Amino acid sequence: MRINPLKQRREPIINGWLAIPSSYSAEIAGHQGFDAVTVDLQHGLIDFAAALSMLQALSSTPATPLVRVSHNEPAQIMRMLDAGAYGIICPMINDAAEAQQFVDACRYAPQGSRSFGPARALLYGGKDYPQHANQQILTLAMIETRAGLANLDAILDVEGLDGVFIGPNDLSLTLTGQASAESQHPEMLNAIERVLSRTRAGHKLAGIFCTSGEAAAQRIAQGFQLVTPANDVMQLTHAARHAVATARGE
Ligand code: 3PY
Ligand code: MG
Repeated sequence: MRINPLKQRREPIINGWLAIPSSYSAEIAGHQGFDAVTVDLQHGLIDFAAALSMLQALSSTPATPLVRVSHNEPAQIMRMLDAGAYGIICPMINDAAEAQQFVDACRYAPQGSRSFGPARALLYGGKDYPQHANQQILTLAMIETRAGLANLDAILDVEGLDGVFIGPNDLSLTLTGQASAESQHPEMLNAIERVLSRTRAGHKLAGIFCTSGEAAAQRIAQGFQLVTPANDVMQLTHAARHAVATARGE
């Protein structure tokens, strides 16, 4: 059986984020020291075939492969688990019923309603994957709507939910009218602090998307246990701009 190291980890989890549909990019990212790398099916330009090859590439690296699904849809969640994702990040969770539906899709009976057909998950997780998958699969509900914020405590109470992951762009869009991952708007600062403290009080994992390594380090100092220091597109853009400017002596 392959243990999911993210489930017991006491140190902060540094999670890479892939929007570019490439197994080569995934393989490179997986070798850079990330604890986990997430294949983003919501805003990444990634279809099922690309996601499969990216999960295959990630499984040749030390990083634990996660998927952010495009929405709370059991069929897609189950397909990504069968393809070897060891955890699912589910966007736009608004209430406990939605969180329960999400967690159910990630768990075999009797805990949930995941259909049986582990396919590539058997190769990644081991022959006894079916017996241990319910304990090993990480489930993170994204808090990024007003409703999700209002129903946070009930969401955190859902059994089998490992934690929450704040989507700061959507959250600030709904709270302030502007999407900004590092928003300093007082309503955003309050909302983030509240999600963090309620989640930690409930002994669950508190995660957040960030736009840089510096921002991620600040979130860790604030108390977050899982951070994403920008996605591949942001990192590529930043590195390329910096190289061009440096070459021009700017
Ligand atoms: C958000 O910031 O809304 C996200 O979903 C992060 O990708
Ligand atoms: Mg979002």
